[in-house]
Parts: sequence; structure tokens; C-alpha cells
Amino acid sequence: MSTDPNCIFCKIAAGQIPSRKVYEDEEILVFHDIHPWAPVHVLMVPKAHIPSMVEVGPEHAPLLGKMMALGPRLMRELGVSNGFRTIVNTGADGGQEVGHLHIHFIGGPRPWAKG
Ligand code: DGP
Repeated sequence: MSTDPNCIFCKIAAGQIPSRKVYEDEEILVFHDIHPWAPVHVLMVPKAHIPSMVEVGPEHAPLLGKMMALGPRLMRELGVSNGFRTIVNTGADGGQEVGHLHIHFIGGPRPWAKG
């Protein structure tokens, strides 16, 4: 499995930087975002260093499918019962700040709702 020694999320996956873990298996780590936008805001990352969605290929399809299927289960376990938002920021213009593929799962009252 490829990792990047300079990557924050690789360091979190390796246990070198602490995080509030929600879920972990051999391929995937889920932890609370350090700057939550809502009562529940977790990040799901592959343990392998994939910089962004741009680098995702057909070989990653099983992993990404597993990630998408896992999200709703974890949100339910975290007490989210009224829906949630999923976001994948990609590249500079996509607002991606950390160069390691991650899916935001954001649940609870909607901070983005107007009015
Ligand atoms: P993005 O803009 O999509 O690249 O979002 C990166 C998110 O990662 C942002 O919401 C803050 C979060 N984040 C950055 N550094 C850390 C960290 O060291 N620990 C945790 N738990 N979250 C982090």
C-alpha cells in the first residue's frame, strides 16, 4: 500500500498524529473533522495515499464502493437520522486543502441552509 510520509492523513492513518476515530479497517479510516461544520462531521479516507479523485481509476472501484456503502451505516451509528451531506473536494479550484482523497460526511442541522 502506498503512503506519503509528508501527508497529514497518511500520518493520521499510521497513528502518528492523533484523531478521534470513528471506524477503522485494513483499507479505510474514519475520524472526526478537526473543524466541524455541523454536529456530526467525519472524514472517510482510504489508508492508501490517493491524492485526489483525479487519481482514482477502475482499480479503486471496489474500495470506493465500500466507502460509499459504509458512510450511511456510520452516520446512523453516530445518531444522524434526518439525512446528511457528502462532499469530495477535488483540486485547488475544488477547495481541496488536504491532498489525500477524503469524503466529508456531514450530518445534523444544516449550517448551509439559508433563512
Ligand atoms: P478539504 O478542504 O476537503 O481538503 O478538507 C480538509 C478537512 O480536513 C478540513 O475540513 C479540516 C480537516 N483537517 C485538516 N487537518 C486535520 C487534522 O490534522 N485532523 C483532523 N481531524 N482533521 C483535519
